[in-house]
Amino acid sequence: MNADTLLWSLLLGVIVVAAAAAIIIPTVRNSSTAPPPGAVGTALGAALTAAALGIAGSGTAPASEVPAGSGQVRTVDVVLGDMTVSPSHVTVAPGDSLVLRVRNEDTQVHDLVVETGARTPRLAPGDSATLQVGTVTEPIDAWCTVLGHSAAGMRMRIDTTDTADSADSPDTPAGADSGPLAPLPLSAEMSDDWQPRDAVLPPAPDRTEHEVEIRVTETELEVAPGVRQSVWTFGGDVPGPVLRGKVGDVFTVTFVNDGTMGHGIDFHASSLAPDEPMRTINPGERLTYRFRAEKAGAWVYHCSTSPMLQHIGNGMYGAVIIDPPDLEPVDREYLLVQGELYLGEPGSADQVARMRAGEPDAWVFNGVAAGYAHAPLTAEVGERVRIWVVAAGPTSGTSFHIVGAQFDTVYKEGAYLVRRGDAGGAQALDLAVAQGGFVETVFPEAGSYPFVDHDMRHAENGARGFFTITE
Ligand SMILES: [Cu+2]
Repeated sequence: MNADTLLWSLLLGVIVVAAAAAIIIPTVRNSSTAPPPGAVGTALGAALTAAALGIAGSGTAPASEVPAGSGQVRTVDVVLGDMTVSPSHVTVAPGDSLVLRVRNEDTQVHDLVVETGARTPRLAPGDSATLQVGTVTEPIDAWCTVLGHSAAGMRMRIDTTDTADSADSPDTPAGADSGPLAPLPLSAEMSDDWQPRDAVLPPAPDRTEHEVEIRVTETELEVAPGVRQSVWTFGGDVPGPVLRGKVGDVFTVTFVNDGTMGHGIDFHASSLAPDEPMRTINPGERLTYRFRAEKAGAWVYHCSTSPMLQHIGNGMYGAVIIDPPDLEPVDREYLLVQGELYLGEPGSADQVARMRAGEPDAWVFNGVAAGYAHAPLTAEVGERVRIWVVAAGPTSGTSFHIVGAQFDTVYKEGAYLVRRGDAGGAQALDLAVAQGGFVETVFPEAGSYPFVDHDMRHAENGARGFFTITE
């Protein structure tokens, strides 16, 4: 179809380079023989979870001066934390033998591997292991091999005293200088076996107790025309399953990890202490997450496991719709969850570098770039249509707009900004990351109405679709 051509003619815009988010990664350098306690490298993402706080390194090491080339054994305590290896930088005299006493003080599994091949086993929270690095004659890198952790900052640099001053930063992941990929072929056809995600939002079930099972799977999906991508999912799709109910309803979610790494879940629709229900569970484990929906709104849920930038950026998000008590009936309801697409191997340094820079390869509604340009949503002239929108990020919100339509009702983050009958109308629903709401409109005549995130960087790179309106 020629829908894209129409959109492009309607949307005059310039290609704008996405803004880069500055991330300051403190680098600890130490040329003495004893790294200081708590020499923490990066703690990216730690601020998002209370469970991640307070994990400072407690490493200690012999403080004796060791002459170069003495062949002495040097022992250093190393703490694995929330995307940190502490100390992140160790310096030894050339010819010394290094032993690392590694302890995992985080809430998820980690390990430490040295490029010479020596490695700890996978360490459960609280576990320790002794790593015999052997004689160090030249700089060596070490890192956690759990997917994505190295790129998120779990790296250590072992220098010798004669190289320490000229060594590169140990916290710069390989490939971090890679720029954005070429634009995706969004006007090409989706594969023959592609099925669009049904954007129709069914009404809340007529009950007050909801039992839901959500299983984590790591799978592969078509995320743009002819483009398949490995994704981490709630329930095998991006976004995850939609939950809908009314204020006061109780949701009992059985959360099962069928993946290959730790995952967790965080329902913004819940109001509770996160410690237990939002904890990371390992592959094969399950937990029960029970909450009462105290407030109406369009709520995000997402993976609660660090680094969340990667878990959300690789597809682990979804929506919970809790109807306002006075929600009026409409003819059709749709739900669009906006997210971002980062191509490449999940957790790779290249992919993570683009996540950190806020430079997605595309923006998506319900998991697919320009998906509803290939499978438009539908309504009839004169029908009242309600579109729920949730901005899942992980780095950008949305300015939801329908070309040719005006909103006579806007509900954002628990409050009506505009209601039908008002003299005023609205042109866009602006949502920051992790906000939600809905708009309502009555399409005035038959036609093809593009809907977009009116940030043209996002619209031109996938955050777009169509309403096909018929008599
Ligand atoms: Cu996860």
